[in-house]
Amino acid sequence: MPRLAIYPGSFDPLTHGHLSLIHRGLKIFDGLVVAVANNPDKHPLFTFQERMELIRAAVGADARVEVDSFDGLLVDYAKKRGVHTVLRGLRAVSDFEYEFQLANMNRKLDPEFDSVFVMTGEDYFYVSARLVREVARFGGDVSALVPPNVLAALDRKFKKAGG
Ligand code: COD
Repeated sequence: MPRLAIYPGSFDPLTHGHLSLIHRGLKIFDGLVVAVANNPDKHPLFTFQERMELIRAAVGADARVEVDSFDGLLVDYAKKRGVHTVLRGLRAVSDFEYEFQLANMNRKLDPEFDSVFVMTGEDYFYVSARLVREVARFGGDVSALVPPNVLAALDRKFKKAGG
């Protein structure tokens, strides 16, 4: 039986931090389902379709990685997929509290559900999608933080917005 995990997130947009986690997750699991949360209440910069496309293009042809989206509860999506393990990243102590709550709430909702945490690579511990959006919005250079296709998409998004 291949060992699969879901790697859920907002990915708004995909960063090198996310990519590093995907590569490291593939050393632990045989395959990953990168699951983009479709939560319109959060008013994301990129639509969930755009975020999925950016991930697909950045990961390239790798049969071990499937890109999907979900709405509603993560545990319900996990049950539907028959995969009860999620991969999450920890950057700093500040991530821990949120991840701790998330993991425990999810396990309360589904006792079979479990979370595996991978520490971020030292090059990316300060990278977050939120900061990337903010720096890019004001014209800062994020080329070292995101793959080239995401950089191009950010450029298009902010030029179109007149920013
Ligand atoms: N290095 C390492 N890991 C990183 C880095 C980095 N530089 N950047 C991000 N990560 C990790 C994050 O720690 C996280 O584990 C993952 O990558 C995704 O990050 P984000 O920011 O793209 O996604 P989040 O954290 O906003 O995703 C939250 C979910 C969408 C998974 C969560 O809100 C959810 O499950 N929503 C569905 C509704 C639900 O079930 N709610 C109840 C939860 S109890």
